[in-house]
Amino acid sequence: MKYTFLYLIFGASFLLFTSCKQEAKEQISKKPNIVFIMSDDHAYQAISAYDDKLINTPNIDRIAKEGMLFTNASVTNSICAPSRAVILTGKHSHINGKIDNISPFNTTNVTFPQLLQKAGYQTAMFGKLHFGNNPKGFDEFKILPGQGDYYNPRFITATGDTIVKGYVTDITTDLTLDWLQNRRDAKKPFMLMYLHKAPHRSWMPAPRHYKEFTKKTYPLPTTLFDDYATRETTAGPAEMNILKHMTLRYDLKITDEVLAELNIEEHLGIGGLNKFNPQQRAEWDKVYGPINEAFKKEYSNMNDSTLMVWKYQRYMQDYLGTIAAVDENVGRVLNYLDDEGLTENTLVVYTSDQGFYLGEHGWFDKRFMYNESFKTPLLIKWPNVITPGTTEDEMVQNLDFAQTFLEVAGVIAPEDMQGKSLVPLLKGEKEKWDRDAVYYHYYEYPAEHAVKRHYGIATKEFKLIHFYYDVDVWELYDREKDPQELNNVFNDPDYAQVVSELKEKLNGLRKKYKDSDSLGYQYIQLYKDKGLIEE
Ligand code: SGN
Ligand code: CA
Repeated sequence: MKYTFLYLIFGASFLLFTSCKQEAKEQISKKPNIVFIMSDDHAYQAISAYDDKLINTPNIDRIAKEGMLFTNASVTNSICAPSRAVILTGKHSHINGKIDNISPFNTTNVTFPQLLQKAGYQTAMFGKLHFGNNPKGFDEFKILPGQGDYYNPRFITATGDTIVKGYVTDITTDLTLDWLQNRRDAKKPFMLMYLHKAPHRSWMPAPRHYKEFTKKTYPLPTTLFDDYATRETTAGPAEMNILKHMTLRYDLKITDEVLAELNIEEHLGIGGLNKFNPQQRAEWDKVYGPINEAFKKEYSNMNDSTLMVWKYQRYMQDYLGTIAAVDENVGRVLNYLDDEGLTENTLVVYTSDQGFYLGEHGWFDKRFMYNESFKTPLLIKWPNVITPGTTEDEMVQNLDFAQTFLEVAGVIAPEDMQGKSLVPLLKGEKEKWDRDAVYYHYYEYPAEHAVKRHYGIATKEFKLIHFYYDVDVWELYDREKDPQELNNVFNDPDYAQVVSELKEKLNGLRKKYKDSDSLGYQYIQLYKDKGLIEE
C-alpha cells in the first residue's frame, strides 16, 4: 500500500513534469518566425505597391496585399552600413558609433539577433551585411565581403570563404532556401535575415533580364533638370548628378574601346564586368554590344540635355533590371514558406537599407534627408495579426525594427534601445502610437558624392534641416505644399513661427536621443584623426 502510494506520487509528478516540458517546448515553437528581407538601395519608387510607373514587383507587392504598406517609413542616416547598424542595435548612429561606411562597427554593441538567439530562436543571415566584421548572434551566416559582386560572388562563412558561380541574387536565395530546407530546427522559432546586394551600384541584371530591360524607355522625373536654385550650397555641390557624375564605363557599361574612339576619358574602373567568366561575358556582349554601337553613332549629335536623358534611360534599364531578379527571388522564398506550412506563423518584412534617387533632382545615390533617400520602402505581413491590405501612414523608422522583433518574440528590449515597437501599429491599435516627429543625422563628409553633414527633424507637414561643418545653412520644406522639396522657405517670414516651433522640437529630440553639437564635433575630430580631413 505504502509503495503503491509512492509509485502514484512519483508517476503523477513525472507526468506533470513531462507535460510541463512539452508545453514549454510548444510555447517556444509557437513563437512567430521572423523573415527580414532587405535589399540594398531599393527605392520605394521602384516597387509597384507604391508606384507602378517604373516596374511591376508582384512578389514584393504580395507582402503588402497580405499585410501592411508603410507610406511614411524613413531611415535615421541614409547610408548602407550605418543603417544596418541602426537596425541591429535599435540605436541612432551617434550612440552605436557606426556613423559612416568607413568606421568599424563596435562589436560590443548589443544586437537584437543576439537577444533572440539567447531566447531560443534559431538565427541565420545570408547576403550583404557590409560591416567589415562578422555578425554576432547567428547560428549560421554566409555574407558577402563589403559590397560583394553581382557575378560569381565570394561569400564569407564562419568556417572560411567560398566562391559560388552564378548571379548573386539567385545565389543568396539558394543559400537561404538551403538553410530553411536542411538546417532549420523545426522545434525552434527562427529569425532569418535575407539581404540582397541588388540593386546597388554598378547595376548588373541577371542574363534572363538583359533583353527585356534594355529595350524599355521610362518616363522622365519632373525634376530631372533641377538647377538647385534656393539650395546652391547644399544640394548644389553634391556629386551625384546623372549628367555630370554618372560614368559611361562603370555605371552605364560603355566599353573602353568605344570610349577611346570617342575620345572620352574616365577614371572609375569597370566594376563587376571583370568578374564574368567567358560564357557570361559572351551573353552580356550579345545585348550590351549593340548598345555600345548605337551610342558610338549617336554621341556626336548629343547635347547636355539629350545625353542626360540617354544616361537616365540606361541607368533605369540596369537598375530596374536587377530588381526584377530580386522580386522573382522574394517570390521563391514566400512560396517556400507557403509550401512548408510556415506562412501562418511567420512575420515577413521587406525593406531597403535606405531610399535612392531615380533621377529626381537629376540624381542617383542617397545620403540626403530629402525625400527619396530619407524614405525607405517598408512592407510587413503577419497573418492573423495584420489586417490584409492595410496602408499605414505613421512615421516609423529603421530604428524601430529591433524593438519590434523583440516584442514579437516576447523578449523585453534593453532600456537603452531608442526606437519603438511597431507591434501596436501592426495590430491596428493606432491609439497606442504617439510619435509626431523623427530625427535624422548624416555624417559621411567629406567623401564620395560630397553630401554635406546635416541633421534635422521631419514631421508629416514639415522638414527642418541644418547643414554644418563647412557650411551653416538651415532649410525648411513645406512637405504638403512642396512635396518635391524645391523651395527652401526657411527665410520666408510666413514660416517664422513654424521655424521657431520646429527648432524647439528638434532640440527636444536631440536631447531625447542624446545627440548634441559636441558629439557632432567629436565625430568630425575622428575624421581629422584619421587624416580624412585637414585640421
Ligand atoms: C560605393 C559607391 C557609391 C555609394 C557607396 C555607398 N561607389 O562607394 O556610389 O554611395 O558605395 O553605398 S562605387 O563606385 O564603388 O560603386 S552603400 O549603399 O554601400 O552605402
Ligand atoms: Ca545601401
